[in-house]
Amino acid sequence: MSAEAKTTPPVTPVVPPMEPTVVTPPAKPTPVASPGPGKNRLGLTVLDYRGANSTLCAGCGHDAISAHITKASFELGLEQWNVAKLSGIGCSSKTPAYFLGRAHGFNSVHGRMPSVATGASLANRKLTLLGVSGDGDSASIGIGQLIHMMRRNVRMLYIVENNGVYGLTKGQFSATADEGSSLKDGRTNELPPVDLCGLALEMGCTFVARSFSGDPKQMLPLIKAALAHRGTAVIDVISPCVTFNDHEGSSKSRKACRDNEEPIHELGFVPHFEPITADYEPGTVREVKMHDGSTLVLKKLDKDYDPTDRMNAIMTVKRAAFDKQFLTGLFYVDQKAENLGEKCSLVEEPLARLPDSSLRPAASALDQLMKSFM
Ligand SMILES: Cc1ncc(C[n+]2csc(CCOP(=O)(O)OP(=O)(O)O)c2C)c(N)n1
Ligand code: SF4
Ligand SMILES: [Mg+2]
Repeated sequence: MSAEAKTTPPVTPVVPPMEPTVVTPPAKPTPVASPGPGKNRLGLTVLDYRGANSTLCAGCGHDAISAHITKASFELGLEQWNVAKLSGIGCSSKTPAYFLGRAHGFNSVHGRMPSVATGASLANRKLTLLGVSGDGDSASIGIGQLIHMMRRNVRMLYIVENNGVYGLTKGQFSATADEGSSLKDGRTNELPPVDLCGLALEMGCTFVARSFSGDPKQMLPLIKAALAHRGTAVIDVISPCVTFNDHEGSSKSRKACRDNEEPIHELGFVPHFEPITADYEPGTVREVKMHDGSTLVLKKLDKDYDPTDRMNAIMTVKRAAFDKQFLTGLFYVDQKAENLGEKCSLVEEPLARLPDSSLRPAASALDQLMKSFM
């Protein structure tokens, strides 16, 4: 032991006793009977659902997606205090700062958002979880996490802003880049792509859709339905990177998406708090009743598509990939599958709000539990 150590008395830090923290949930906003023009059922305007100003490149597809999320949340009358925005790392993962400025937010480590979301969904089953990731974040470093989140059916909306490149690190090919597509400097991608919708369908994901950031007509009902879904909802949104992947030779440029998008149906969404008013010709629409009482309306285009048939969805997505078709729409939805919280028989009440009486069972209750194991 050194001389200094012998003479210096050890310093004991004085730690004040911890005060118990009482978390009081904010009062639930009361729906407004006649909210007035430009206001939603909570009496809020769309501006109330905005976030900070975007720092992305002008024209980036990711900004369009933020605008769709903002609008869909406003129209649904989402209570932001009950929403948690989650992301990984990338230009896409920066975007939760640009919408729902009054919601909770967690910007996780690269590719690690699914495990943070899984924990949050178990700790608080009442939270609306809205994850935004990129194709690099989801299909490379985070692919293992993504797979397990989907097979566990964690209740959340997971949007992949898919531009085929690592935008934030200056435009390298990502794992979703199509074989044969080229970078601006002429280099060609020789590897087969990861098809995120195909992967999601294989992994048992219970809501699988593909869309294009420049298609608000399709994006809005999809986002609303995904938020009403009671399990994992994955929307793979092709979102052009105007700086690194918007040239001829890219299959994810704005022009390629606009020219080639082929929707499998037209989508409409009627939230549970609104009556269904449209009158459709018999046989022209298919309705999907969501768990919360909302209705997703799928209007037939050239042929009928059944989004409740997983095998057909797998075949459709694989065929489209083989034919190099940019097919969009809701490929699959299952409203019956239990989510992770339900499978674990977790209490509905957020764990942080459980009272001592529930957290500290009496000795007799523990005795009874022990006897049940004998
Ligand atoms: C552990 C780790 N590895 C690598 C990086 C570098 N990195 C930052 S963002 C990124 C890729 C982002 O691509 P994507 O998810 O497609 O987002 P985009 O920027 O295209 O929206 C990489 C590799 C990092 N931040 N952390
Ligand atoms: S680099 Fe690409 S992905 Fe990133 S903000 Fe600019 S356009 Fe968007
Ligand atoms: Mg990307």
